[in-house]
Amino acid sequence: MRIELTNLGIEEINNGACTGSNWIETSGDETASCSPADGSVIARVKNATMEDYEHLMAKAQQAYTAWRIVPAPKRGEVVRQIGDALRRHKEDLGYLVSLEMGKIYEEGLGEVQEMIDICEFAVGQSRLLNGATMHSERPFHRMYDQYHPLGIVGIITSFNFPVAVWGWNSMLAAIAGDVVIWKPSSKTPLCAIAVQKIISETLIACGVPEGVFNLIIAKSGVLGDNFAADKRIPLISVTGSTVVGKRVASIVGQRLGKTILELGGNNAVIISQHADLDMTLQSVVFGAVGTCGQRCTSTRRLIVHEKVYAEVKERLIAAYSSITDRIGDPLEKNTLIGPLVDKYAVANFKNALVEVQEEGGKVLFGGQVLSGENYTSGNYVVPAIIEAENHFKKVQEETFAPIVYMVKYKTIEEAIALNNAVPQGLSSCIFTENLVESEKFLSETGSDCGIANVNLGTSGAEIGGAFGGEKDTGGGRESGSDAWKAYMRRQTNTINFSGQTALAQGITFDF
Ligand code: UN1
Repeated sequence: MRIELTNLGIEEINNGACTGSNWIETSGDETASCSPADGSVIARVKNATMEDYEHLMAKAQQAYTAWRIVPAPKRGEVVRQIGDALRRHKEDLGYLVSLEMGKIYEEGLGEVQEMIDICEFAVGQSRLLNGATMHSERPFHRMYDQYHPLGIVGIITSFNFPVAVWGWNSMLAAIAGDVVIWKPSSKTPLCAIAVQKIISETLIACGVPEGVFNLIIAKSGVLGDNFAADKRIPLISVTGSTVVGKRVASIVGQRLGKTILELGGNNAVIISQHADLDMTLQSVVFGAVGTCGQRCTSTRRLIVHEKVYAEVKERLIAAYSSITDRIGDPLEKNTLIGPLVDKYAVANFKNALVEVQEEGGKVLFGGQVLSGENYTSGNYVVPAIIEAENHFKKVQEETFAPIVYMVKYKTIEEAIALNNAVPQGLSSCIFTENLVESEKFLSETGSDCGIANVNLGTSGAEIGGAFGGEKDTGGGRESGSDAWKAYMRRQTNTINFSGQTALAQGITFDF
């Protein structure tokens, strides 16, 4: 399929910074964005310079003073209209996501749907920025807490969800009264430019001041550590690898700024002897090979009960064999597995397979890099199934590629221990029809992950829940539930209407 990129306002050469609807004539180096599918140049971007950043920052600071006093439900109305604009451009944007990132079109559409969904969520939330009221220990005193906007929120996003993660963060930030500066992945700048162009009409129509929704595309040499160090940004939200997250967090931590970290996962599926294997296999295959294994929620480990291990292994190999001919152009209707994002991702895939075999891992299926006329970019791989042990160094790491490791277990306690015996703690699940097992998995002695599911896979979370995880995943929560609180500052207020001074804790201090 083909959709004209001019529908999205993408030109051959694009400016790399915008304050809402005004584009800054950026003058940095040009970056070419290439299709992972065939390596061709899609379009180019002129990177922003430090001067461009300062210009944008001044706009953001100014805009904040106006935006924070717009009533929250009115900010929600802007978000509602952004959702409508995204609806109108769902196919165009889904297409560009697929073209620039390499996920299949169906998943590109799903990603835009996540943005639409979070808009709806945020609209409702804009009328629910509620604090609690507390009973004071002193007579005729009233206590409550309230939530105020924070200021400027820096949003660093990753290539694998090049538009949705901005949506989760910026829509909540917007209703909270914050303004955002978005620094997208250098692998997917065009998706960011397209989003900015989609929303700009709405921003103009709603009279949103320039500086509320900012985008900056810059090399990390220009805007890297200094972005994290910038005291004018009270909150930085990072989605990316644990390595990047640790670096940003340590810099932001130095200045006691706030972070929301949504970092790597090493997500396991426990397959019990009491599992419905048909359903399990369906979910496992999507979780492991969907998005070519490039979701932070992708299934990386299968912890399988010894009684069903042989059957799961055989059926999984059969399922993988049946979809090998469906690896290809992500914009072809029949394709289920697109390319990896670039040659570095392919190198990581290959290295992981070599290294895990050196440790004793056994390749049960796949692992090849495809070549030939349909695979000219060199980014296409056959998803791999590896028999391994959980403690192997490679199994302990997140390789952002379609590799799934199989390990065996005997008892549910052992399975849970294996699930938890990795540095990361994002997503996890158990397939079982046994209530006791599922409750154990969800209990305080169960999965230590931010997401724990029963009878559904590790990936594909809905926006209504809080999204994120523990340990090396960073501890942040984005998207639904009460994640909005991270974008606001809480203030506790006590009002004395007793006409007398009364100290807490019964202290007397007469003079
Ligand atoms: C990510 O991979 O960074 O749960 C986000 C999911 C998606 C989001 C993934 N809703 O798989």
